[in-house]
Amino acid sequence: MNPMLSRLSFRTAGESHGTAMVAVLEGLPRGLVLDVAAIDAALRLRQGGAGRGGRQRIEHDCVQVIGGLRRGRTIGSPLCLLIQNRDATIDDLPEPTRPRPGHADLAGCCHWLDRDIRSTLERASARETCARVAAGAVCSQVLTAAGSSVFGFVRSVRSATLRAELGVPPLGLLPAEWRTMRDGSRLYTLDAAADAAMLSEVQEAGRRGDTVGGIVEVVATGVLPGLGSCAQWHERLDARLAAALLLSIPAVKAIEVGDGFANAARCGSEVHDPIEPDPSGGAPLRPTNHAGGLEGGMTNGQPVVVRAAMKPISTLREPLASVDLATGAAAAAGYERSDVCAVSAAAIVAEAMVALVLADATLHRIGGESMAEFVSRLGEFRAAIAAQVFGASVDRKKGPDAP
Ligand code: EPS
Repeated sequence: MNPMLSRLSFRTAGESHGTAMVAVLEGLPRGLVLDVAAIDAALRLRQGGAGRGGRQRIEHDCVQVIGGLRRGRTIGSPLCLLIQNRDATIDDLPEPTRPRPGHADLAGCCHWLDRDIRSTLERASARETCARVAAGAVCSQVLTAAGSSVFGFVRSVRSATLRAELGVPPLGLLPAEWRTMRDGSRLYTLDAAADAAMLSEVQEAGRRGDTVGGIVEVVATGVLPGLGSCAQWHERLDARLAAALLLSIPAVKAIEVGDGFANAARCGSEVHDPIEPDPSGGAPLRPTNHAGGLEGGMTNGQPVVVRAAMKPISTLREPLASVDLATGAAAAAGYERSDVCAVSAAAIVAEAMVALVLADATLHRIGGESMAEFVSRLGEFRAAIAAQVFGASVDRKKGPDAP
């Protein structure tokens, strides 16, 4: 059981240049009709984006479902997803001795008390995120059944940034054209001018043998209110999202919920999203969403908005200073084939990890061992919110449980 999940359990295995990457996802309801083509589409997206390295020309990631599925439907047993590596040369690769600043190389030596950089980097490699994307694409399909949708895109690459108002959705569903725009852009962003500026950043860094990072954003719409909890630190959904984004994406070093960092420089009256009555008697309206859809560790029915900042990839063609662990002498850091920019891939990985956390929170709150039971309970939950929280039938002075 992962400490940051309540119902689902999720693990991956596999080395970057081993036989395959594997994800095992447990806790899914029985009867989910699995769209394998949608998983493969997400895997293809993860491989794309300007600035990706030569490895992506070798691999053609596609999923093999090797457990948990019968006649195209989940059966409630662990779902095992396998993605074959075409470059499976792990036993023939050289033994690096010059740790790269910013990579796991040196810290791994201290952790395992050896100089076996290869064994560390094989697992630290961002290739592992293909297993996360496959599992996240399954979770997105659970969320679709609950009327929720998760969408990741690139907000900035180095200093090239998408205009602030683009990407903050109005209440309700995401504009359909966003997905088309993202998938047709070079950097998985939402505006042609920003895309061109980001591309120049990548190309310029590539020419210099350097790398660039950036910021990815994930927006989830149609999310049920009341998911997560304020009762324990690890049950707060903000904590789980932060852990999922920081833990899942190798170069991510900061995350933000809603207008997190900007809110710190504003007054409360500017930051908190007013609650207004709905003239048609439904859930109250929130004219703004500075909170990013989370209050007190729980969803509030607004779109969930999170951002993750990715540092530039640490493998540099023009390497930084390091030490050769074999001799103790100063030496340039090692270089292995890598990416100039992997921010676009990170947007897809972030989307997957947010889908994992939200699917877990939804399944935990709603319950149900089969999809039919889950969907029926969803209806009951929505009806209960309408009647017991906002309904006109509630005696507002006494509350819904009044005798
Ligand atoms: C990656 C595969 C790796 C790297 C990259 C991401 O393949 P290879 O090491 O064979 O070139 O391109 O990994 C890293 C950036 C890293 O730091 O390890 C992938 O499939 O995402």
